[in-house]
Amino acid sequence: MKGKLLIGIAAAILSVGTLPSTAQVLLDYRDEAFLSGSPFYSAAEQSAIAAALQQAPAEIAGRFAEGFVIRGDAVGTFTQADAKERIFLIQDEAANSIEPFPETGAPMLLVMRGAEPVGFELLPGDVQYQRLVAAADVDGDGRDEVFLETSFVNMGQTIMSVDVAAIGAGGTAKIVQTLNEVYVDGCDNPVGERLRTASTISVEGELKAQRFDEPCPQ
Ligand SMILES: [Ca+2]
Repeated sequence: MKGKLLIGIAAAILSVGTLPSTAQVLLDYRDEAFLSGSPFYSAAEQSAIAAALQQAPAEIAGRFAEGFVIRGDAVGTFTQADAKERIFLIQDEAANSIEPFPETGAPMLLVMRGAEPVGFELLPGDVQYQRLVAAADVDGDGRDEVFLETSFVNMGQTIMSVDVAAIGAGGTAKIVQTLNEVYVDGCDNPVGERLRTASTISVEGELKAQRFDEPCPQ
């Protein structure tokens, strides 16, 4: 009896000790496949999004009638509690790492419930995002925040950061937090130190980024 109890306790300690560190990592910038991934949408999916965009307020519908790109999506709950929704990052064009500060319009988050668009949330217009990489409820209010990645290239260094956007009640999205330098690749640095760091991002009661040193290619 006592022996069984001890085994039970040992198993419980083991599961507590091993689960959280791996299970709650939301994003892992050490993962090459994740890092180099680019969102892809079929012609049918693009047509469905084009139709949804035409239901937006006139100014937004008119702007995206000229053309748009879909830069990632996530499923979750965004506009109201318990809603099953899918959110898409829509921009005039894909981000350009060399010229990250665009002359084009603000990025937009499109919220869909099935085939019905229920939210057109404009983001601050001073940046273009590389892609939408995840959604998770960071503050525990029952609605998911959206993780948006930026990527800048400067002096041979690539620097990626993640903005966390929350959907506001008034139909706008705002950036509530920025995780700076989740990935830094200075391996091609012409001057100074060659280095590469990559972070994992986890949500454990609070948003946390943990940075790791990664080797440069020889
Ligand atoms: Ca939330």
